[in-house]
Amino acid sequence: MEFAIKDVQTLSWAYFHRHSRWLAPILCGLAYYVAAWLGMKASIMAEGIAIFWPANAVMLAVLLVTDQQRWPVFLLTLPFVEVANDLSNFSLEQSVGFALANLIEVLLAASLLKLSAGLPFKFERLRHVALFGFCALVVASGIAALMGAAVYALSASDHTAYWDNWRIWWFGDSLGLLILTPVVLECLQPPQDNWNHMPRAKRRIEACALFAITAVIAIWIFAKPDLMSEHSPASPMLLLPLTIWAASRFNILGTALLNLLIAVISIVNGLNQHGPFETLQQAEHVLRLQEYLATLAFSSLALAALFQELRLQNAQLRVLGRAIDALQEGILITDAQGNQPIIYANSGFTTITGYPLAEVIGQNPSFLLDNSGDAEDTRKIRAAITSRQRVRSIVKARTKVGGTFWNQMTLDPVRDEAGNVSHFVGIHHDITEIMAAESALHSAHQQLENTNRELERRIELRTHELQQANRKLAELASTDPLTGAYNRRYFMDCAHDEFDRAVRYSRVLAVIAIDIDNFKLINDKYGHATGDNVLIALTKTIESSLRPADIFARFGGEEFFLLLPETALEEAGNVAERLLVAIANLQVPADGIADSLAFTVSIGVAERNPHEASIEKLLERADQALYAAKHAGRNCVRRANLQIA
Ligand code: GH3
Ligand code: MG
Ligand code: MG
Repeated sequence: MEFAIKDVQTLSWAYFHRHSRWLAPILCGLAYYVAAWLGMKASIMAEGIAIFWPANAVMLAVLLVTDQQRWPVFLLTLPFVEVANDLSNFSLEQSVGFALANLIEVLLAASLLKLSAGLPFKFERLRHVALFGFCALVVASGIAALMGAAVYALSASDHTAYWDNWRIWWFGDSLGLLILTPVVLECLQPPQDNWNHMPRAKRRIEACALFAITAVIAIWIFAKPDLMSEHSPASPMLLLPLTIWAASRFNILGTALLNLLIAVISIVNGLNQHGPFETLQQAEHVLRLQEYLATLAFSSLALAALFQELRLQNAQLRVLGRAIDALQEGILITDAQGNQPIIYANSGFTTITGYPLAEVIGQNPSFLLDNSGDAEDTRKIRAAITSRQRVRSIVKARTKVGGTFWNQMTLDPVRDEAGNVSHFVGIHHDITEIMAAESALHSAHQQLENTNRELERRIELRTHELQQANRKLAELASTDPLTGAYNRRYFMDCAHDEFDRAVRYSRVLAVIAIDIDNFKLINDKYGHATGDNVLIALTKTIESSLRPADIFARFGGEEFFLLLPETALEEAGNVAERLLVAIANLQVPADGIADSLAFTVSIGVAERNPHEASIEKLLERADQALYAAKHAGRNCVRRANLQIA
């Protein structure tokens, strides 16, 4: 037998909801009518109250899979169908009263279940079975029974039977709800095949066997055929293992169908006063049968829900277990009590450490720590375990083959429902390669920094050398190598600037031209080197008497010029006189003579004339004055006439 019947699924409630607004309520009303008719057949009490009332179960199951806004459409069918069914046995007032009581029962049960468990309602949780028991079987049926019994009381002469009637109604209705609601509800909902733990063919055979055995035993117990002896061991409790079988091997629908089978067999036989309770009074008989069926059905339903929950949890655990095993990281779970032994290690852990689960189970994980690691880290982990705190650390750990690896580990305490730490979950990550890569990167970085520093040092050195060379070049370009005085080019650059400035601001400017007297004779007589010494001595003497703004230069040979900014002819003439005397007093050592050599110069002085066009003209006039000094017998100063342009 296949409980997850595909044909039922295609005729499912969702199908009717989608395709017909009215077909579903009409079908529901018809089903209610059939169930009510069967309920009437199951009425054996003199008062006509059913010992098993299946009609409400049909309506309740429909409501539990229907959107609440659509409830009125379905509930509307109930009074009409109920009255139509009841009129054959009861008056119109009674029929309307019963219809009202059933309406209230179904509405109350559905509303309470919607509030407590939500819609669509499923029996797959133990909590839901318990809620169903309380809301539908106890509260809703109990309250409806008050009304139902009242209707009897009003129409019957014997008022003392009110509470008896209430109990019979209550038991009959709740038994109907308990046995039939799960069957109808499971048929209306798409089946969840997560209990499919064995092959379908085997499941069918097992289900057929279970139902056949149950039917045979139930008939044996409840029908008591004549072939059985009076002292047979037939007891209703024999059916208990069969319902446990159903609950443990099949889903809610399988269990509910088995309960229905037992209920049908026992009630049909009960109606004929057969069965284990046959010796009792009719009322007592009915009560015992109801109690028996309710206990059997509720316990097996609860058990089926529990198994279903366990199957779901197992399936989830299997998935989680697979996920944990698929991780590259090592997962180690330890018990928080005692020596904190390892209770689980995933395959990631085995891959990292080389230790299979069997070898580490029961051990304290500290054997993994390598003593050459940082003792501070080890202390940190121990302290966190003692204080039940989360800890994250990088430690050096050992592998089975004696190697080591860098273990980035996180240790998390797991708390139980009471908030106490029951376990520790350790996540171990081998970061040896990352550490090596980091270290290589670090040393490469260090090397790069060193190279950069070396390069910078070399560039600095080179720049310094270049600057020095540039300075030297500039110096060479502007000075005379022998005497160190400025050369003609440098003098002319400065002289142009000074001349322009003097013109612009109408400032005075003077130049002095100096030429060594009979220098050729000195060279000839004492040699070229002595001549050079004379040139150097002259330069030193003149440079030592200059002002900062004055510029002195060797123009070539033994000719020199002196530029005197902010200086008039008069003062320049005085400077020239002083230089003449100072030079005449110079003594230069010379080869071939005991005493030092003395020499003289002739000097020409000129001041910038306001009409003068260029520095060259001024220098020319100074040169003419020098020429005049030579003519005047040398060793003297001659001033150029300021008026002559
Ligand atoms: P005067 O009094 O008319 O100026 O006669 P002088 O001999 O000084 O003039 P002259 O122009 O005839 O001679 C200049 C000499 O200077 C000729 C040359 O050999 C010498 N002389 C030029 N440059 C240097 C030098 O760098 N070193 C030395 N030792 N002699 C030089
Ligand atoms: Mg000369
Ligand atoms: Mg000369």
